[in-house]
Order: sequence, then structure tokens, then C-alpha cells
Amino acid sequence: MNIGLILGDQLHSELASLRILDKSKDRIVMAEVAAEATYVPHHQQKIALLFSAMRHFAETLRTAGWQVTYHKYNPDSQCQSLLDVVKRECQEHAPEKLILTQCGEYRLQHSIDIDWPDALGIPVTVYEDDRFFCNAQTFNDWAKDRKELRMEFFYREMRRKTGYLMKDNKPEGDAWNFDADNRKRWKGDPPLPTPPIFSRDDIDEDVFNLVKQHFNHHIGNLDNFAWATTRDQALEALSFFIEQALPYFGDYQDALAKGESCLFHSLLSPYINCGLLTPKEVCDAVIEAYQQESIPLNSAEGFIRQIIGWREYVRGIYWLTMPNYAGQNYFNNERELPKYYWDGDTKMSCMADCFSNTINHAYAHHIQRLMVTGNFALLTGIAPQEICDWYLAVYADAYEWVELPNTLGMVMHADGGYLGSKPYAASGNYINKMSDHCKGCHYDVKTRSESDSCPFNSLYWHFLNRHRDLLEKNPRMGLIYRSFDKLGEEEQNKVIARAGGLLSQLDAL
Ligand code: FAD
Ligand code: DLZ
Ligand code: SF4
Repeated sequence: MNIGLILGDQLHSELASLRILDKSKDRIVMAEVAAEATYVPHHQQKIALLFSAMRHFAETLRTAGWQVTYHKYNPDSQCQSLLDVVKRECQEHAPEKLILTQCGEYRLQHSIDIDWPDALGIPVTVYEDDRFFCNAQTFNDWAKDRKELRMEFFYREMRRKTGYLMKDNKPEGDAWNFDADNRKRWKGDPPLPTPPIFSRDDIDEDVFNLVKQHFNHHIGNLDNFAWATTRDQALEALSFFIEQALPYFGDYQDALAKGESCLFHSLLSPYINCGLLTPKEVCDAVIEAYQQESIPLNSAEGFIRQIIGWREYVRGIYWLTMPNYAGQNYFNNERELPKYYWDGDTKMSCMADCFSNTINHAYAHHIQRLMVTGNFALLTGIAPQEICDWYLAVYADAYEWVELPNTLGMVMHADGGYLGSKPYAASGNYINKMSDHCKGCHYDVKTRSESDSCPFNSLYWHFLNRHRDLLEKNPRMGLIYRSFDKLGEEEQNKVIARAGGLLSQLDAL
């Protein structure tokens, strides 16, 4: 007999290793362990979502006839890591080998490849995770010999490969990308749909109690826990999105609005990443809605691009470049993360709103992550490791394969432009244009060097000025430097002095 280990982000009945294992003789092992729950201080809702979804999935497997050993989290257990649990199972059942599907994170996969066979004394066979559209080999072939990678070109390959939104070998609507149609500001209309409320069972309640007892020192709380914890509930979340939010997803994809945590975004990433949904079934549902003419092309294309484009692209980069990728720090940033990233206590209205969303829901939509909290970390020069660990801890959808390229590459430009052609640096003007945050903020978005000026404004110029040698030659940055030069020396000095003052008391903003 063999043992099959199923990880917390592999909760799908068609998983590669499950297709190999034999339910008449093999045994499945699943385990809640301290090593996985604390390698960063994950948000309480992320732990609750995963533990509950894992326990429900174990029940599904048992009902389907599998023998399952399930290790519940216990701080006093002899088994504090996945290896501990598998070792114990090997002692008890003497399997011929251990079978699993490739892990999402390098950290764990590396340890399984290098340490586990000796530690267990049996062979370990790892199957490729075919929930993705593009495997590592195909991505590496595409990336080979390219000095810089660009998502847009990868995306076009993926459109051709999947056939999504293609007609006679040409992109639907005669354009690959409708990004320019995805930048409306949301002013309260159309009204936001009300998301489904999921019923809770004994499994959920047991897990909520466990998290409250053992993880209440982690960021967040369970008061607003609204995540699906079963596949059926996740499918309901998918239907809700397709019917109610997707029609407007495209138009308002880049919008920000005070107090509105998700606008028309899908909130599906935690389910796609942990296996409750597959990316293919999500994309198929979007294409079907488009073909039935219930959603416009800019919504269908905008959404499909995120999944077969960005999601696959960042995963490809992760496996192509790890472990070196994680250590990059192009700007040599050293600054510590301000404490409001953890407690949300800041006078900057846009930032406070993102933090409140993050703390209360373990969620923030892409523009909040990229253009608000991410942009601020870029402008202030936070050490990449600090900001990466934060993003990995605080979101219900966070796994290093997707978090790291987004943070280190897209947000922090710490890879020197390998993933994206220029830093997404922006002043308060961008946030003001896309949102209603600046009205009523403690700071004034219209000025840059006064004592109450929006911090983003002077920090933006400070960032550009301090990295002039690295950025000025970038063809997409030249114009920006010309506008800085046009400010004149006196104004430049005032702006840089204001930013210097802010940087010296960052925790107080
Ligand atoms: P929607 O806006 O509805 O998008 C649909 C789907 O597209 C998402 O569910 C997701 O699966 C995919 N997607 C969209 N953008 C990206 C992207 N840039 N990279 C990969 N997939 C994408 N996403 C994660 O899943 N896990 C992370 O740990 C994560 N960390 C991020 C960190 C930073 C700094 C930034 C800027 C982005 C990060 N993202 C991450 C990408 C993106 O912000 C989230 O996928 C998205 O906000 C999830 O919410 P949603 O499901 O409502 O997305
Ligand atoms: C994120 C997470 C957490 C919080 N806890 C567990 C766990 O106890 N057991 C488990 O198998 N997986 C957990 N996970 C997901 C893993 O961290 C994830 O499988 C690895 O990082 C590899 O992608
Ligand atoms: Fe954010 Fe500046 Fe606007 Fe305040 S004024 S909400 S800090 S962009």
C-alpha cells in the first residue's frame, strides 16, 4: 500500500495524486500542523478557511470510500510538521511509497525533494499539479532566451492555447486587451450586489473555536468570516459572481471606493488557490456567460486575462526563478514596515480603508493591494522581505507562488524589471482620480510640500529622485523625470524635504 499526502491547498477530487492512488488499498493523510499555520502569522480567517475546508474535504473523501488519516491541530501533539505526521503514518502502516502532487511553495517542495526520502526511508513520488493551464516546462520554453518577460505576450499565447475568446484564430472583438475600457470610477451606481451568506455546520464551529483559542494573537478576527468552506458553497459563490458582479467587473476593475471592500471583484481567489474551484471551471463559466450574451466583452476579457494571463504568468516566473527570486532587492531597501500595516491605525484615509478591509475580511482587491498599500511600500522603500511576508500573512488567498512575484516583482520592482517593465509608482493624484478616499482625508491631495500635504505626493518624487540612476533610462520613465525637472530647484527641494520629514516619522502618519 501507498500513502498519499494531500495539502491544504490541494482540496480537489480530481487532483493528480488522487487519480494515481487506489482507494481499495492506499491511505490518504491530511494534517493541520503548526509548521504550516505559523511559518508566517497567517490571518485568523485564512487558517479558519483552510482548516474547515480541509476537514470538509476529508469527509468528502471518506464518503467516496477512501481511508483517511486526519491530524487535527493540537499544540501539544508530537507532530508539529507535515513530515512528523507522515513519519508517524509510515511507522504505523509501513507503506511502499509516499505519493503527492507538487506543492505550491518552493519552501515545502524543496524540503520534500531533499529531506523526506531519507527521513522516511521510502521513495517519494511527486506528480505535476495539472490544475494549471501552463506547466513549468512550457513556461520555461516560452521564457528561454528572453531578457525581460512581458505578461501581454504570454497572455496572447495562452489565449491561442486555450481558445478562450478566439474567433478564426483572431482575438474576439479584434483586440487582445480591453484594459482601456476597465477604468471607470464607481459612484454608487450600479448598486453593489449582496453576496450569499453561507450556513455553518459543526465542522465550521469547531474550527472557529480552535482558531479563537490558539490563533487569536494573529492579525484579524472571525467576526466577519464569510468564506465558503465546502465545494458546494464555493460553486454557489461562483454562480453569484457570474450572475451578479461579472457584468460590471470590466468597467470597474480599477476602481476604489471608501468602505466598499470588493466592488465587482469575484472573491474567488481563495477557492481557486486551495482547490475548492479549478481555474478551468471558473474560466469556462465566464466564457459560457459571454456566449449567452449576459456579460460584455470587456468583463469577459478582463477576467480571463487575470486567470490565464497574470495567474499563470506569475506562477511560471516563480518556479523558473526560485529560490533566487526571493532574495532580490534592486533598490537596496532596508526600511521596516510601519506598524499600521498590522493595526490599521493611520490618518491616511485610503490606507486605513485597505487595512480595515484586510483585517476584517482577509481580503483586499487588486487595486488596493497594488496602488495603495503596495504603492506606499514602494515609495517609502520598505525592505522586500518585510512587505512580502506581510502580504503572505494577511490574505485568505496568499501562497508564496502567487504572492511573491506580485509583491516583489509587480509592486516593489525588486527584480529590476524582470516581471514588469516599470514600477507602478503613483502619487495621490491617481488615488484621487480612481476613488472618493481623498474627500475628508486628514491630508490634502492637492498639495505636495505643506505640513498637511498628501504623503503619497512628496514620497512619489522622493522615490523617483533617489533612484534616478536606476530608472531614468527606462524609456517609459523619461517623461516623468522631465516633469520633475520642470518643478525647478526650489520646489524640488521643498518636496524632497517634506518627504524626508515623513520618512523620519513614518509610524506617525
Ligand atoms: P478578481 O479581481 O475577481 O480577479 C479574478 C481572479 O484572477 C482572481 O481570483 C485571481 O485568481 C486572478 N488574479 C487576478 N489578478 C492576479 C494577479 N495579479 N496574480 C495572480 N492572479 C491574479 N493573488 C492571489 O491569489 N494570492 C496572493 O497571495 C496574491 N498576492 C498579491 C499581492 C500583491 C502585492 C498584489 C498586487 C496582488 C496579489 N494577488 C494575489 C493578485 C490579486 O490581487 C488577487 O488575486 C485578487 O485581488 C483576488 O481577489 P479576487 O478573487 O476578487 O480577484
Ligand atoms: C496555509 C496553510 C495553513 C495555514 N495550514 C496548513 C496545514 O495545517 N496543513 C496543510 O497541509 N497545509 C496548510 N496550509 C497550506 C500549505 O501551507 C501549503 O500547502 C504549502 O504552503 C504548499 O503550497
Ligand atoms: Fe490617500 Fe493622500 Fe488621498 Fe489621503 S489625500 S486619501 S493619503 S491619496
